[in-house]
Amino acid sequence: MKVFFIVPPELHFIEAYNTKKVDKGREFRQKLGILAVAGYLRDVGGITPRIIDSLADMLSLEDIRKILKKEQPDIVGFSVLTFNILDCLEVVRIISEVSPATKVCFGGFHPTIYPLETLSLPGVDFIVMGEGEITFTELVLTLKDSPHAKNKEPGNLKELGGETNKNKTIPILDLTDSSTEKKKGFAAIDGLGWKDQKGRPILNAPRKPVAKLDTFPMPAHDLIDLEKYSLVLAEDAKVASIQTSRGCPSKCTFCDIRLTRYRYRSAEHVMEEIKFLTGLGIREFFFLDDTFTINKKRVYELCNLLIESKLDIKYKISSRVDRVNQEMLDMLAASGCYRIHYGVETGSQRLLDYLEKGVTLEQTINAFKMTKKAGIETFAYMMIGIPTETKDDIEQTIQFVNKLQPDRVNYSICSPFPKTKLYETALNNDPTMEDYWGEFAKNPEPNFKIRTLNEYFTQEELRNIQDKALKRFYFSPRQLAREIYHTRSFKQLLLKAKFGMRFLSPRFK
Ligand code: B12
Ligand code: SF4
Repeated sequence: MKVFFIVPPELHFIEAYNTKKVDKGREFRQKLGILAVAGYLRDVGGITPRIIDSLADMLSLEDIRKILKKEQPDIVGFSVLTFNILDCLEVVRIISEVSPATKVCFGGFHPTIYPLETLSLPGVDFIVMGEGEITFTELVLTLKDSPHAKNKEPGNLKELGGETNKNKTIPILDLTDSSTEKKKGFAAIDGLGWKDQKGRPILNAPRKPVAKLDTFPMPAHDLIDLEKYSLVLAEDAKVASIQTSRGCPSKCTFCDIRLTRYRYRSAEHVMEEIKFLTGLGIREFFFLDDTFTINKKRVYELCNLLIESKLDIKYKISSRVDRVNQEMLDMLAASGCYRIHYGVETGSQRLLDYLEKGVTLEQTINAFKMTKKAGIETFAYMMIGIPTETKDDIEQTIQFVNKLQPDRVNYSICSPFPKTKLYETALNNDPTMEDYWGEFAKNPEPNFKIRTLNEYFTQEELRNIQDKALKRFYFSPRQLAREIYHTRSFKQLLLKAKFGMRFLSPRFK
């Protein structure tokens, strides 16, 4: 079986909460969702996929066309966000032209929230809802066993228990589970959406999220060239992303992770991955967890292991201001944590409550003080244009940032995301409001523009305020001096300069 994962070239850019100036083509991050699914497919399914990352490899659609025409893969998987679906569909069109027998599978956030709409799009054969490791592997193995499979030999079979799979507790593929006994083929795969012989879309039962994340093998970091990935705000040239937990018990109304079951990997399991990556020359890590510090005991265990290991790595995390204390912050600093990203959101307590953030301004001030005391940099994520937010509220937010004095800040525009409580509430409260995200999911088209739901400012006005606030922060003498002082390499200097020039240029449409 020839299994490909493709990250499409970035052609359509849906400007979301970040300004396009800051975001477009800014940096190349590994797609950890793909690496996680690829790792499981290889270590449990015995099939080594190929990952083609058009961004890191600087490939155009024409390059992709040539590769697909030559390689004729059996199946291509895409990691689809609402924000990159148009780019994914460009590649799907090419597949149908030059490799029509290739099956297409969409996994990731977008098909999870809009399964039927995504499966109904032309050229999409399968969708995977939720965690993709087991579902996608079952799908590939089912395709391999089907009478029409072109190539039944696995790409590179590694036996269970072999070199890359020392963990004997890996969840076994579920095809013979008694609950699915009577179902066969695609119908037996929980979490899968597929089409029957008449092309009708069918959504199977959802797959339960795996409770023990330690049972998953490591993401396939070694299937990509880590040298090709860059991050503007990283300290080191080579950075890898790691996820140590999934889900978040908090209930911020603007977020689609809210109230999802929190599961975490043990400190030992995370250490294994860090050791593996340091073996590949990585010294800096981005922990992608939504709130890294939810389980305090585990944080202490991991910090201790890192300190004992003397690996001398650097890493950054994201957390909530109510989930840290001085002792923990000191431990984090001692083990290599150099920056914490906090979702501060706003300088107005009224709006914090409106967003159901569950924290006070006082807690934020304390958390910033404690973090600085521990010697860790702070990154404040702010939001403007929240429904009901007035000019005075925005001013309060900017003043609050002045008071906090974070090392970095991002002002994003509050643009309710699909299926969030913020969006659904707006829809329910206003019978005249069109479900524009739902329409986009059914018919993704390039002219789509996200919307803001603030009654006092237009989106253009908010974008201008956003630009000005960012410029004011990053071009202040204090910040410029800081940036120069903290630049570690020529590559980083170039990235920062390119990034900085964008702020100075007028908004491009
Ligand atoms: C790291 C990250 C980024 C990185 C990398 C993005 C990427 N494409 O991987 C960067 C910084 C570039 C980024 C940018 C943006 N991001 Co972002 N990002 C994240 C974050 C924090 C972690 C994602 C991750 O790697 N998780 C770890 C992996 C293991 O989990 P996973 O990706 O969910 O993958 C699992 C399943 O989804 C599935 N799966 C994933 N891919 C595939 C593929 C196949 C074939 C299969 C079968 C299964 C499968 O299986 C995986 C393993 O179980 C998430 C929040 C979150 N908690 O998920 C937001 C998130 C994905 N981002 C989001 C958003 C909105 C954005 C931006 C629009 C923000 C902006 N700039 O305004 C941009 C869009 C960029 C773009 N055009 O693609 C939203 C997406 C909402 C949506 N409806 O699409 C999320 C969910 C955050 C949120 N709560 O709002 N992001
Ligand atoms: S914004 Fe952060 S803290 Fe709030 S629900 Fe989402 S992931 Fe959790």
